[in-house]
Amino acid sequence: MGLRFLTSGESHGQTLISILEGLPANLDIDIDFINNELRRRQGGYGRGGRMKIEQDTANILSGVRFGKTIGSPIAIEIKNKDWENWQNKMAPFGEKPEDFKDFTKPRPGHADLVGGIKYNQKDLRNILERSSARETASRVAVGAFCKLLLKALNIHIYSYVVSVGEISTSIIHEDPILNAEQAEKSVIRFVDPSKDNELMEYIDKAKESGESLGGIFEVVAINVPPGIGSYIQWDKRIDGDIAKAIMSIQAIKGVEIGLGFESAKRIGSKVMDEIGYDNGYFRYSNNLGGTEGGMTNGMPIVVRAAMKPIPTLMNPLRSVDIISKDPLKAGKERSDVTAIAAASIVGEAMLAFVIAYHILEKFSADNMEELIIRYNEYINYVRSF
Ligand code: EPS
Repeated sequence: MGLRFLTSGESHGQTLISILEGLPANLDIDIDFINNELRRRQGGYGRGGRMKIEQDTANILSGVRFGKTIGSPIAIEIKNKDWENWQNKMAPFGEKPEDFKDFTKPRPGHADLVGGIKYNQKDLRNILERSSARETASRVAVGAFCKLLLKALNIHIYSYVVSVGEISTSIIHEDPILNAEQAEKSVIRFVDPSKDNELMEYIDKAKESGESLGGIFEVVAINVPPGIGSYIQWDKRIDGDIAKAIMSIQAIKGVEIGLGFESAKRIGSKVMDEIGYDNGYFRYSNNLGGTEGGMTNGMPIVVRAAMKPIPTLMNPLRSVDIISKDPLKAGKERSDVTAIAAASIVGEAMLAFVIAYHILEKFSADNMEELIIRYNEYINYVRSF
């Protein structure tokens, strides 16, 4: 079994727990880097009140000793500060407080109704607590470990937001590092920070009218060698795993690699990336976003994801009370107007996990020394091919 992780935790429960298994021993772990990744996820204009309560930090419970992995499963805890306000409402035992009403008005677009039917829960809080994107804090912590592994191999991951609702930009550079640098200057990780004022006004307006907004982010991995993933079986294709990992992020409804849907409109010669050789193979373009035949091809891996607007609306849509069956307006919960900036950081984490998974699948190493020897040997082999 290769690299894998599990998460647990409710949005207003005590704590979020993740277990990451399969990282090689002797990987240097920089806790400040991990906590900075968690901080990056908390940002972005348009977030709700919750992010003012939380200051997510990772408490490493196992698998790391004196700053290095030891090969055993890594347990990561991120405490919910908001738990203080929810202790009696989310208690594992005892009785529900009498004045705390069940959540019975499912929000269209959220997991509420279907989850209630599936798990036979008449208090839909039992659904929304886990389906909440609060869970993505765990993914970012796990992704930070994966990023540290990739950094040791000189593989880096960047992201930036390319549209919020209807607002997009024509200023997207070829160089993902430049785009990411620009995004870090923006209040919403937008690739063109000169649009910040326009975006803030747009988000404020959506908030005033009880609306929410989605958007599109791009996540890019550079220096991934060719030949990671495989065409020989459907479930070995790295592009399939990338699509699954990104689509699994809450509220994501579309994933593209490279030109994606645009490639379907073009003639063949305007899509394929021509091959050149200059002390090694290179491509004249990267329309296919760094994958061919379910394998990486050495070009940057470029993934785009479309996030739908947050389903919790302060001006709610029609719904039905699941007890009385009366038509009414959906329930409201504290929420974000848009979480596209946060989603881009979660996208980095998920891409980091998938690439780390496939690299460990190919090089199968128990410790970093072994991994680096095998990896460098492969890089030299690729150069000589
Ligand atoms: C989130 C925490 C949540 C929400 C958001 C993501 O906190 P709360 O529910 O207490 O406001 O802000 O989750 C949702 C948008 C959702 O629909 O559940 C976080 O940590 O990112």
